[in-house]
Formats: sequence, structure tokens, C-alpha cells
Amino acid sequence: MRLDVVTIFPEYLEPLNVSLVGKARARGQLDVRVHDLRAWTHDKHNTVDDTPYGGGPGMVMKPDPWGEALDEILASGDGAPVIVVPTPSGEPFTQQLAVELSAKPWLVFTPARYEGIDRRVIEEYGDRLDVREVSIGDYVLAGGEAPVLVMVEAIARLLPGVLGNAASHQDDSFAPGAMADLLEGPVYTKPPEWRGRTIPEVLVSGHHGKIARWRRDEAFRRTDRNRPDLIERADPAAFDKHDRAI
Ligand code: 6GU
Repeated sequence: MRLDVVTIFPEYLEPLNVSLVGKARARGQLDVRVHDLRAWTHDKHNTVDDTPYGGGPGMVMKPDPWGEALDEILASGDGAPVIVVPTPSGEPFTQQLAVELSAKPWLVFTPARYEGIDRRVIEEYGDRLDVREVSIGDYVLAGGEAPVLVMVEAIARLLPGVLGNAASHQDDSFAPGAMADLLEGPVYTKPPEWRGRTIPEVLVSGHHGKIARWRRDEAFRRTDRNRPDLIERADPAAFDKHDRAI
């Protein structure tokens, strides 16, 4: 998979060299290219923003540098990428969207600063390409770079061969499947006693059926406490009589 990121803060994307994404790059599973938007400015001050038409606070990113950057990047590859525009007014970034984007061969991220990018840029590329405006949650950040890090990590770990154990995202919270609609429950490792705290006996019982039942109960309990909205909107068929009795 190829990923391009266009930003005025290339150094903000340095974490893409670390850990899971960094290793995927080093192995050649991910081709990540970070570009400085100011490379496509032509004035002495490398201006990327200007005052908003109609007035109001803040600045708006000028269309020209974005247009030149995107034209050059689009011409540098085969086929058409999906353009992902991080913005607090976008559609929610969910595990489902991560799965969808992980199947694409090429993504271009356009994190903005200030009050966002001149609307005509989104319209111009939206006429020819799949452009997705995406938000990572109901809060406002100063720019789209941190959201790009979030989205790239969620997408990269879904690529074949990136995560060591393919089974490890089967039972992720929010993954479609058996534990759909439930958060993951608690986990334990050695030692069996730490600061006087023991582990749940069932986990060393060797009884796989009882362990599965216990995990499901804990997942249901945690979801009910932390995300009751997930239970409210779930398909009732996803839960059995036992779950509802908790
Ligand atoms: Cl994608 N960008 C910004 N600036 N703030 C956000 C966001 C994105 N998602 C949630 N808050």
C-alpha cells in the first residue's frame, strides 16, 4: 500500500518511522511519502493561508499550493488514490472505515491547519476521485496531523502480514464477528499473584468453554459500564438470554 501525506509540519509525521508502521515500511509493505506543502508555494514567505471570505476568525488554507501538490502527487503514481481529508466536520473514522481503506492500494492524506482548506479543492478532486472527509472524534484538534497518525496506525495493522498474528485483530473491540458490538474484557499474565492480587481462577481451569463464557460476560459488563450506547444500538440477536440477565 502507498500512503502520501501532505502537511506543513512534516516532522509531525516522524512517528510513522516507529513501531508497527515503521517496521511495515522497513519491510516494504508500506510505501509512505511525507511531503511539505510549502514546496508548492512560490512567494518569498511560502504562504499557505489567507483570510476567510465573508470574514470571521482564523485563516483558511489557499487552494493553489494544495492543487499543485495534489496534481504532482497524482501524476507520480498509477491509478487513482482515495484522498482522505481529516476534518472535525467529516464522517466518523470507525473500524469499518479502517477496514474499507485498508483494502485500497493508495491513500493520500491532506491534514490541514488553521480553519481548513478552501472548499474548492475538495470539490475539484471530488469530481474526479473518491474524496473522504473524516473526523476521528467529537473534539477539536489544532490540525489534522495527529488524526493522520491515528488513521494510518488503524489501517496499517489490518494489512496482510503487518501484524504478527492474524488472529489478533479478529477479536478486537469493534471488529465484526463473534464479539461484535462488545468491548474487549480484561487480560492477565504472569505472575499469578501480584501485590496480593490474584487472577480469576477460571483462566487457569483449563476449561475452554468456561473461559470463553467468562470472557464474554466480562466483555458485556465492561461495554455496559463504558459504552452503553453500543448495547442499545446492537442487534438483539447478537446477545443471548444470559447476556441480558447481567
Ligand atoms: Cl480529523 N481534525 C481536527 N483538526 N480536529 C479533529 C479531527 C480532525 N477529528 C476530530 N477532531
